[in-house]
Amino acid sequence: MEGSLTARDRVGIQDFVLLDAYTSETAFMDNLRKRFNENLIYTYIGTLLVSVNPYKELGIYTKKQMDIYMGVNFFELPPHIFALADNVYRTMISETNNHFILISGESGAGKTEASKKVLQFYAVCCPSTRLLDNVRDRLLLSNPVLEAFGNAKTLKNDNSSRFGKYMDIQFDHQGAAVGGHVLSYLLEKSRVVHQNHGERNFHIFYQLVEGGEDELLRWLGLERNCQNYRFLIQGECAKVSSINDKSDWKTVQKALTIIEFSEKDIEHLFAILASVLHLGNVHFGASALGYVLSTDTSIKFSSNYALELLGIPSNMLREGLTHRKIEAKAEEVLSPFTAEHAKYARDALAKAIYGRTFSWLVNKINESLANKDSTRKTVIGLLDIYGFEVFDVNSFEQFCINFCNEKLQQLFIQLTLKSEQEEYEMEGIEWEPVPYFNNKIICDLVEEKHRGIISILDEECLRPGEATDFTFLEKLEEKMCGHPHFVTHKLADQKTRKTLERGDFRLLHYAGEVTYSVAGFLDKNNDLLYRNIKEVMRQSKNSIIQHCFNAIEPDGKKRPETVATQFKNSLAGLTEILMTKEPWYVRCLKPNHCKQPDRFDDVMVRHQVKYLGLMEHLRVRRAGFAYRRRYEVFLKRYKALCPDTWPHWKGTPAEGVQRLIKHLGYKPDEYKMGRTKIFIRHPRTLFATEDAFEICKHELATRIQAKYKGY
Ligand code: AD9
Ligand code: MG
Repeated sequence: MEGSLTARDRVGIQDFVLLDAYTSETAFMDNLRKRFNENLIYTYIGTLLVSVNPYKELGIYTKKQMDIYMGVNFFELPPHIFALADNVYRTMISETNNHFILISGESGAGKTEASKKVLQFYAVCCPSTRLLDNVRDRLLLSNPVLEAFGNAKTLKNDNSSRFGKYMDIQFDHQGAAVGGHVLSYLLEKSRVVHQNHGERNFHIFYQLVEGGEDELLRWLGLERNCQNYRFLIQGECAKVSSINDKSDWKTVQKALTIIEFSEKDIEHLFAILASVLHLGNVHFGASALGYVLSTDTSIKFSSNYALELLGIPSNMLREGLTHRKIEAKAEEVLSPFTAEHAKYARDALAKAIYGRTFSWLVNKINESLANKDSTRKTVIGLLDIYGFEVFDVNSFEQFCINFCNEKLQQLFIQLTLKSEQEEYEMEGIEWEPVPYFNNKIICDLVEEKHRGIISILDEECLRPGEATDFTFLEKLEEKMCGHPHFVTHKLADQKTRKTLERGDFRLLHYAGEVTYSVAGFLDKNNDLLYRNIKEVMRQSKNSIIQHCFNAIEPDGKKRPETVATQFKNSLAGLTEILMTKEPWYVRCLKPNHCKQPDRFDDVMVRHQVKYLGLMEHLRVRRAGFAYRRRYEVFLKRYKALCPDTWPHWKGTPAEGVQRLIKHLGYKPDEYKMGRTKIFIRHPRTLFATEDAFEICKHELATRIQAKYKGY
C-alpha cells in the first residue's frame, strides 16, 4: 500500500553490513534508532553484536527463546545475544578450540546483563548428565554471590560492577558444561569506607541488615537499620527503588549453600561483614594535644563487637588502632596516634579485611567450580569488566578503571582493525586501508616502563615522608608536558575548553576527557596496612581472617608491588590469556543518562558509536571478508562435496579449493584467494557450504549403514 511503511523501513536492517549507505554515520544512527524504537535492541556488524540497553524487560530471554536460537545458523534469525552464544558454542565444538566473548561499553551500558544471559544460555541449553547438574547450578549461582560482594549502586548504574571479571566456562568433548574458573581484577575497596553522594557501599551489607534473620542480627550485634552504620549512609541513599535487598539476601543465602560453603564458612563470612560495620562506628576522640583517647567509650563499645566477631584477644585491636609499634633498638615502644591517624588506620583495616575476604570468596567459588578430571576440555571465556566512567570528581579508582577500558579497546583494535588489515596485506589481497584512531598512545602514556604515569606514581611512592600527591602532580606536569593526551592546569585552556583546578590533571581518553584529582593517589597506590595491625589479625579465631592474613606476604625487605603496577601486570596477563583464544565481541551502548526506557539520546549514542570504533569496524567488515580459512583446513573439511577432490586431492591445497568452490558455484565477488587462505566475503556463503556438508555427511552415513546392513 502506498504511503505505508515496509517492514524494512520500520524495523531497519539487522546487519549493518547490509546497509545501503553503509559508510554514513547518519545512516548508521538512523538504523540503530529505528530498531531501538521497535524494541529491537540487537544489531549485527557481521558477527559482532551491537546492543542498546532498553532499560526495561523485553521478555526476550525466556527458555522458549533459547530453544528458538539453539542450533540455528547465525543469520537466519533476528540478532540476539543467544544467537551469538550459540554460534560461539557451535564453532567451539566443530573446531575444538578455545574462544572468548569480549563485552564492552561504558558504565550502565548492559555488559553484566549480557554476560549473565550468555551464561544462562549455556547452563540451560548445553547437554548435560545428571551428575553434572550441580555444576550448572554453581556456575549460575556464582553470579549473585559475586555481584552481592562486588557490585554497588553508583551514580551511573544501580548495579555497577566494582571489580573486573573474567570467567572461563569449560566444556567436555560432548559439549557439556563441566566446570569453570573466575579471575577477578582490582576490587574498588575504598567504597567500603567511603561512598560519594548518591552511591552505596557493596550490596551485601544492605542485604545483611535488611534481610538477615532476627537471630543472626542479634548474634552479630546488628540492628535492622542501615542508618545506624556510618559505612552505609555516606551516600544518603541506603534504599534504592530498583533494588530489593531482602529478596537478594535470600538468593545469596541459597547460592552460598549450593556452592557448598560450609556452615562455618558462612558464619565466619557474616561475622566479617558485621565486624566491618562495627569498625565503621568506632569513633576516636582526641586529647588536647590531638592524640587519640583510647579510653573513649565509643571505641570500647563498637570495637568490642568487632573484636568478638573477629575472634581477637581483647585489647589487641584497640591497641593496634590507636598506637603504632616502633622498634627502638631491642625495645618495642608504643607511640599514640593522632585521632586523624587512628581513623586512617581503622579505614585501612576495614578495606583490607573486605578486600582480602573478597579474594577468599573468589577462590572458594573456584574450588567449587573446578573440574577435577583431566580429560581435554575446551573453554569459552566471558569478559565483563567495569565500564568507562566519568564523575564530577574522579580519583585513583577511575584512573584504574578507565585505563583498563583503554587496554580492552587496544585489544579490540589489535584483533580487528589492525590485524585484519595487516592480514590482507600479507596475503596479497587488494585492499583500500581504513584509517582508525589507535589508542596505543594513551595506553603508553599510562603504562610505559620508566616513563608512564604509573611509573612516575610508583617512584613517588618510594619516597615516603618526602613525596606527596602534589609532588606527584608536579612530576607529571614536568614529564608529560606536551603530550597530546595529557593536560595540566597550565595548558588546559589551549587544549580543551574547560580550565583545571590546581591538584587536577586531565587525560584525553579514547572515550572522552576525564579530569582526575590527585588527592589520595599515593596512598591508594601504596595500600599499606600497619604491621602491628596485621599481626593482630593473624591471631584471629575467624578461619577466613586467619587464612587471609596468614597468606605468605613478601618478606619485609622486598617492596611489595604497588596497586597500579599489580593491576597493570594482571591486565597484561589477561591480554595474554585472551590472545590464545578466538575472539567474539558484544559492544554495549547506553541510550541515555537517566536510566530510562524508550529514550534514545542521539548525541550520547553517536559519541559511543564513534569512540567504540563501530564505523571503522563496519568499513573493514563491509569491504573485507567475514571468514578466512587456510586452504588445507578448508579442503579437508569440505572435500567430500566435490567428486574431483574426494576422497583424495593430489594437487596443491589452493588448487583443490579452487576446484571445490567452482563446483559449489561460488561467484567471483564472494571470495578471494590469498597466499595461504581462502577469504569468504559473507558468512552466508560459508553457511550454505556448511549446510551442504551436513547433508552430504548424512547421506554418506546412510550409504555406509546400508552397505554394512547385510553383514
Ligand atoms: V558497569 O560498567 O558494571 O557500571 P554494565 O555492567 O555495563 O555497567 P549492567 O549490565 O549492570 O551495566 O546494566 C545496567 C542496568 O541496565 C541493569 O541493571 C538493567 O536494569 C538494565 N539492563 C541492561 N541490559 C538490559 C537488557 N538487556 N534488558 C533489560 C537491561 N534491562
Ligand atoms: Mg557491570
